[in-house]
Amino acid sequence: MNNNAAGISIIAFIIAVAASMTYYQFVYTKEANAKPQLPEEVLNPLENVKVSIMEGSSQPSQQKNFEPKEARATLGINNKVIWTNVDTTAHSVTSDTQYTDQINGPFNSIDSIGLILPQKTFEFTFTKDGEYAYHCEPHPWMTGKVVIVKSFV
Ligand SMILES: [Cu+2]
Repeated sequence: MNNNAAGISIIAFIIAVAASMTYYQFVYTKEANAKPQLPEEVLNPLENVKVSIMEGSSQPSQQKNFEPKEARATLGINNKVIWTNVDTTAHSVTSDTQYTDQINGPFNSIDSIGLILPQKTFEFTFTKDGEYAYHCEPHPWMTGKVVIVKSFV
């Protein structure tokens, strides 16, 4: 191999490396990090499910805190859950498993609005079917569950 041919092959090699790095950086990682494409009715369901945080929930003796204790919803129909704090104390809605939704991030009111103050609401849209157990951070005896099922329509 003469000097010229060696030079050309080195340049060709550098170009190939640069091209593959550019591809990796701009095409591959973009696709790998892209959020999943979901139907509009899953992202923004028309209906919702309501859960009340009952008066007296900060007392362990109050058996009814998150009401209903198990909230069921259907993906694409009403997979948005709205908690309303009708108590006089602030509460949280915090995932037992640090669940993070693929679109809407951590299932934890503390991460978005902090504690849910009296008369305030917290809403969370679940974009995947599953069972999501949660509790109140200041009052860990307060527990509840959201069950999201697939739509069979
Ligand atoms: Cu609480």
